[in-house]
Amino acid sequence: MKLYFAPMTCSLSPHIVLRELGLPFELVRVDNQTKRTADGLDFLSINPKGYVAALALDDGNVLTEGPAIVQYLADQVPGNSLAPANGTWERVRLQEWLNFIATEIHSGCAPLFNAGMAASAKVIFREKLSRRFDYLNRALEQQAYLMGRFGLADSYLFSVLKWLPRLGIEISNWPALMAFMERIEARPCVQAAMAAEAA
Ligand SMILES: N[C@@H](CCC(=O)N[C@@H](CS)C(=O)NCC(=O)O)C(=O)O
Repeated sequence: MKLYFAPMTCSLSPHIVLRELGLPFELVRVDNQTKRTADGLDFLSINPKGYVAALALDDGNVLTEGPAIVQYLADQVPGNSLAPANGTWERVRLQEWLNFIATEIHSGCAPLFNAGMAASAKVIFREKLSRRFDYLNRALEQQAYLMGRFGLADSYLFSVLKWLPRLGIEISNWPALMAFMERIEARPCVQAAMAAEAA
């Protein structure tokens, strides 16, 4: 398998998951500006949507969309601790978290990177995000991980919340969220993934 990634973007989530599951994979860096891959391909020929993450399987299929990729990966390792089994109520709960992170947090942060967006519009996005962080903070006051133990949703949430310093959002306003970030960052696989992306 090849994971097409750009450093410290949302592709960090499947990258962490690959390492946590112990699956063999190759990392291929994508330049998000030029849409060229480090091994010399036009990334649009791999993912016509033009964004990471993309997972190229050995049979030639390419899977995109972070929440789909991480669930596919977990399902390659039956009995893993990162995702409840397909068809269970707990799996639907996981999908509920993944969708919340994708649509409310990931998509809520993305506009704040847009240099062309008016400051007044960014205030609206920040206020909405702040309410979502209040919700997450309350959830993480009750338990250390979103699903009770470390899993796919935590990896995704960590990957997008790593952007907050660049967005000028002070995570210490949400103490349980800050403790969550420290807890995830201390994991050896997370350290290894971040080091590999920085290399
Ligand atoms: N819906 C996609 C969004 C992926 C996405 O936003 N990727 C960003 C990095 S976090 C990207 O590569 N952006 C470059 C671009 O859109 O040109 C997913 O959830 O996987």
